[in-house]
Amino acid sequence: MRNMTLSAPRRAPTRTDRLLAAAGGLVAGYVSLAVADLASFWARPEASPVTAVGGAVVDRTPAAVKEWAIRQFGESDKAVLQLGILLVLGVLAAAVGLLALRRRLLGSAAVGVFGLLGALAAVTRPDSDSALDAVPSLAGAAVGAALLYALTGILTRRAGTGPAAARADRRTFLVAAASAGLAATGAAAVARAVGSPVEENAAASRAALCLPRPASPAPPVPPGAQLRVPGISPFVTPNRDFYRVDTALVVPRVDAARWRLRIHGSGVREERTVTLPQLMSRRVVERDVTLACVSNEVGGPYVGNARWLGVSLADLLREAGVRPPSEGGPADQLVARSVDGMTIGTPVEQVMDGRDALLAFGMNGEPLPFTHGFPVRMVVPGLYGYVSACKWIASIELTTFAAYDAYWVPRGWAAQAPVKTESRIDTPRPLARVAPGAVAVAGVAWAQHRGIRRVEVRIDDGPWQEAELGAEDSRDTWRQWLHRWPAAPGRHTLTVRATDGTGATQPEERTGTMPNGAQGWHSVVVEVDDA
Ligand SMILES: Nc1nc2c(c(=O)[nH]1)N[C@H]1C(S)=C(S)[C@@H](COP(=O)(O)O)O[C@H]1N2
Ligand SMILES: [Mo]
Repeated sequence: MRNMTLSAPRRAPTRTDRLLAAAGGLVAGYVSLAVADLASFWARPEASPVTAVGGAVVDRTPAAVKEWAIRQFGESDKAVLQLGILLVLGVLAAAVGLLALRRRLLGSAAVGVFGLLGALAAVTRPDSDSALDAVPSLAGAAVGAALLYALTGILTRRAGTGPAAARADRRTFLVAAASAGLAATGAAAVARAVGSPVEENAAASRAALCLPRPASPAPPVPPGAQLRVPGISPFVTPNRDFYRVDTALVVPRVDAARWRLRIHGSGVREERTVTLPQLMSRRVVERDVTLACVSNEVGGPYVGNARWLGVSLADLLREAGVRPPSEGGPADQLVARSVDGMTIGTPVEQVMDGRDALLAFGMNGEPLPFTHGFPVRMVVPGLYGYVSACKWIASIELTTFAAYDAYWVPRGWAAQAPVKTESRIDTPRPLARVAPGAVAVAGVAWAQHRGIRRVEVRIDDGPWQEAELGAEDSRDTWRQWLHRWPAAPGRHTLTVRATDGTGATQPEERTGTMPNGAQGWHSVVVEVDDA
């Protein structure tokens, strides 16, 4: 009201104005993110605001919600999270646009606040080691705030000069908003086409990597390990089909030439740092090991078997002066830290008890894929991945379980978690319709480091019948099994259970994945057609 005497009267915003203002907010938000993305793309993709905020959300998500998300969305959980963040940001951006229509400066200030939050998330990520990680968010917010200010200026500058002027302003607004949006999209497209120097160095270092020959090769997989049954999980899981479970919203792309592994902590005679060539010049061993995730439900997909190439972790530790607790060593926990800040705690005793605990750089004949930990990861037979299989490993610290909780422990998961004996029916699929007569019921069973001694199958409430076992490759790998079932018409429940190398049989009772792995018999219901 006070202004009216000083300047021409301002029209009250119409519905169209509000719609345009909200659209202006969306465009400003979009351009902010595009600018931030561009800025991070050159330096560190992990510092982009959506990734940083997403990471902060992941770390703060209660375990029960995370479990639910993994169950609902499986391996697309990350895409769903990012989509969720974008949706929330979209709503906020539209609201900020509306705010700017009434108070231009306040609207821009709100964009600035989001920028600050993004910057804060970026510099407080565990993998951030530089305040420069704030730059992408701040740069994006600065551009977005200025753009919002300019756009709403066009909408609000007219003052009672009639509908023709209002129409002209709206046209100018639309042209300006569309140009800004297109320019940002174009710049992003050009950047992607040119490629990120960070990613290119990493990709080049992987392409140039020549895997050494193992001094201790894995024995050939016995021919009988792979049963000829359509629908069974192949004995060796190809890399492209290997499950992936991690918290990384952006797959870390480490340049192998710059990679270092630091070994330090209690009981280490003198701290050591090794490079990849140093690691590869050690005695190279090759082993088949089945990896399993603690989040795998009974019958679930998060298990795979690969041929790993690497070096003995125990040997490296011994050289550094480390002794296991049973020999009086002070450290009972080895904490592996990854380049993205994950921490994974593994019992020193198991790593050094003679099993093939590896620092691996090869997977099924090629350098580790980026998604599986390039350039180096840990693999320890018999322990779930979250307590053993650190990908993109950067350091190893010797400490104690009493002194330090690794990432998943405060989130409700057990500090120590040997793999439980499990078996899974791969074929027939749940609710499959099959013809009566001979039906191959088959799948895999695993009890890493104890081995699988027996698998039994039960049809409905009938007696347990011993299944045919595929040849054992090693006790660290899963085993295929097959039961030839003379299927009679009707609906039937097939159930499987395994007995491990110690003679222990899988218990019937189902337990959930939390806190140390699901257990129970896997069942599948199938429909057998009438003859
Ligand atoms: N850096 C890092 N390493 C990690 C994880 C992770 O989130 N970050 N997840 C662990 C978990 S829970 C599992 S089950 C295995 C999975 O390895 P994969 O993705 O190669 O199958 O990696 C482990 N190593
Ligand atoms: Mo896992």
